[in-house]
Amino acid sequence: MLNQVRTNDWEQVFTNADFITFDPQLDPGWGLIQQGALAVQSGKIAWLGESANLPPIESSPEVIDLKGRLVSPGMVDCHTHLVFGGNRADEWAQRLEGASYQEIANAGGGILSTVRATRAATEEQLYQSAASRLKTLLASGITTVEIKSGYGLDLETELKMLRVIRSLGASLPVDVHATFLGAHALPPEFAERPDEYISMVCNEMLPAIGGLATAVDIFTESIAFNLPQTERVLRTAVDHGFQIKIHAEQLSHMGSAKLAAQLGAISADHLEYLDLPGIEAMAACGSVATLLPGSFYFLNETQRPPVADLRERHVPIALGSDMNPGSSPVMSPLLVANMACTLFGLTPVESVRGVTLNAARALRVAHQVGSLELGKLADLAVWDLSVPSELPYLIGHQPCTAVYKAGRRVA
Ligand code: DI6
Ligand code: FE
Repeated sequence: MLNQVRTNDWEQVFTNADFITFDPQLDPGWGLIQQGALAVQSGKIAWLGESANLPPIESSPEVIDLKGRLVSPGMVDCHTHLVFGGNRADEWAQRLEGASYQEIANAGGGILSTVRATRAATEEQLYQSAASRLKTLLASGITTVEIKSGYGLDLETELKMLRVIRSLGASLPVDVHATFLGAHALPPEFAERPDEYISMVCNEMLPAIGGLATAVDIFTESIAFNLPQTERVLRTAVDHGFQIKIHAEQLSHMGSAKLAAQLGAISADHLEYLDLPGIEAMAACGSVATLLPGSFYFLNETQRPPVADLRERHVPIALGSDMNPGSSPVMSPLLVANMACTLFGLTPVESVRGVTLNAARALRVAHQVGSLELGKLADLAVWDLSVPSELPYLIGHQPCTAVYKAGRRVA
């Protein structure tokens, strides 16, 4: 690949593997390098190509023989709510007996039941339960994850959640991106007074969370916040220097994706009811479309997101787990990819790009992770599979045999 390669600072060399790179310069699909090798220097990819072209190595790096396995970029989960107290298995049982997600929410259950449990939990309890879930994600190939607050809905508990999210990133070998979701639901103290709650989010919470979150999110929906409230929160967030994103068009069409895109949202997420003006605004403003097939599946939804129109207008499609106790208790990127194929009609390559490169784009970290290219972090997932399309194909199998973060083995 390069003519003049300095090999004497290489720390690791991975050999004897097929690499899914998603390098668009190789091809517009998987960017597959067969019988390849990858060298790491200072945690970053210093060389990547066919083993036959590997230059003579002057130093003695650690050589890792991957025995013919498949390697993908470390996976990225760009939308999770994995810090929470309690669980909602009972509510799921109620739904199976006929109650809808909205009915349960309107009766004070749903998100608000997790709010009660999260307020009651200690910081340590929240940390322990979330760390266990995050380790599951790590073992399934994830090396970068976004985690939202939003089950506190008061300043004290939102800060508690954000500190837990920070501790997870500091203690586990995963890049953690924290998002503030104070406008997730209307807390009971503010019943019938949503505008007052939004004022508190804007005037008291947003100024207090600097340093603990990089992005601000809002749930714009009939059971949550309306368009003017959304505009207030997102504009205030931008004024405070946060990236913005949105839960948009999940259960009904609100025009929220268009609004968020015009305000500069890095992504709009869910999007089952997205319309053409929304897609055009997202295309024009560079917002990523993050689809969440886990919640579509678990809520038994029927309205599919407009994948063909997103494709046609070149809006990048990312996939997230939406891991949360109510609508998506899903902790597997491969299952998310599989559901995106079977439920939404993504192709296998689109689905795996959705949980790697495009998820990195949704977090605005694609210059560092999400594909295997020179200069990016050597975040790798190793799979006991023979061809790339097997990744989203096998259901319930755990083919991830090793995970490397910046060249170091972490799972
Ligand atoms: N949409 C979702 O899918 C999650 N939050 C949101 O705004 C659901 C959160 C929950 O039900 O606990
Ligand atoms: Fe969500």
